[in-house]
This record gives sequence, structure tokens and C-alpha cells, in this order.
Amino acid sequence: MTKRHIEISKFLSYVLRHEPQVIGLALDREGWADIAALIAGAKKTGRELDEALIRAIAESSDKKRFAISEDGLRIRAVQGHSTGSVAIAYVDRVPPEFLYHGTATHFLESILEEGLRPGERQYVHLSEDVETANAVGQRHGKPVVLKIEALRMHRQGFKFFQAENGVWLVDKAPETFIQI
Ligand code: HQG
Repeated sequence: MTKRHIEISKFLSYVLRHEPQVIGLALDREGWADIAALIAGAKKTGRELDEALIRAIAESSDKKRFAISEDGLRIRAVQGHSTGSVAIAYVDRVPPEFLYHGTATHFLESILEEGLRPGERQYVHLSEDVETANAVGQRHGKPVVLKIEALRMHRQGFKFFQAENGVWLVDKAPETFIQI
């Protein structure tokens, strides 16, 4: 990934997860955007993209953030959405006994009081390994990894989903299921 690739990857995350309207892009309920429309919209903001570049970024994305449709015409972010126009019909799955959530120490007090909330996004994001969670936490400050009793939550009726890239999603995680 070159610096330019990273910058474009962030731009793709922004329009495919959060603000498609800033480039006049339409996402369907499953989050798919027409690649030709994405290229045309990006051009209006001064970004010269092409199909090969978009494909290269999707394929080299460290977290496999994006998926390209089988016919090669559409692209979507596989998770991380905040836009209300997208409601991906994830299939619910039985989670492993524990999942991890990386956050920053300055959020701890509030999290231990009210549990994990999705914030701007549609879901709380969890990972299967501590390393990933730690990296996610670092984005916000001094990282701390929380251990979530996912299977116990599931047994009590919470639905868990897993995106194509392995990230686990849940509506919320009450404090009683959180260990530091
Ligand atoms: C925190 C990245 C106070 C939460 C990553 C987090 C991830 C609370 C922040 C994906 C809280 C929200 C998502 C509460 C939660 N009180 N703070 N009750 N409940 N929080 O960015 O999980 O690289 O929306 O702990 O890999 O950090 O973009 O969520 O610190 O999978 O592909 O509120 O984004 O993926 O922050 O990150 P975010 P996140 P990408």
C-alpha cells in the first residue's frame, strides 16, 4: 500500500460507510455502489480513480474492508457503516466463548457504567484476537482491550453477526459481560 493507496482507501471507507451523498453516490440496502458512479462522483471532488486502482486497493486492504461484486461492477464496505441507507442482512452466528474490543482508557469509566454502545456506527465491533483489538484501541488513545463474554451473551439472546472480513458485530454489550 502506497501513501496514495491509503488516502484513497480512507476516502472509500468514508463514502461507502458514512457519507455517500457527498459525492452523490447511491448505496443499496446491502451497501453496494456502482463503481462507475463512484469514479464519476470522486472526480467531482478532484480524485482521479479508475477501476484497476479501486480493485488494487480492495485486494490489498489489510483488513479486507471492501468487497467487489462477482460481475466486477459494484463495490461495498463489508462492515463499519454509520449511514442509515445501508442495512446489510448479516446472518447471525454463534460466537466463540470470548471476543475482544479495543478501546482507549479514557472511555473505560463510561463503558463500565453503561456497557459498549455502537456510537455513530450501526454495531459494536469485536474481534477474535487481542492483537487486532489492541490496534483498534490505539486509534483512540492509550489502548485497553476488553474481553467480552460473547457466548454467554448469545445464550441470553443477543444476536451476533460476522462480516466477510471476520469482524464480529453486535448491537451492544452490557457491562455485566465485559471483563478488563
Ligand atoms: C467507544 C475500524 C464511551 C468504543 C476498526 C470506541 C473497527 C464508548 C468508540 C471499526 C462506549 C467508537 C470500529 C461507551 C463504546 N462510552 N465510549 N458506553 N461504548 N465506546 O471508531 O470499535 O480500520 O466507532 O470503545 O478496525 O473503535 O476503519 O468504533 O472506542 O473494526 O476498517 O466508542 O473501525 O475498522 O469508535 O472501530 P468507533 P471502533 P477500519
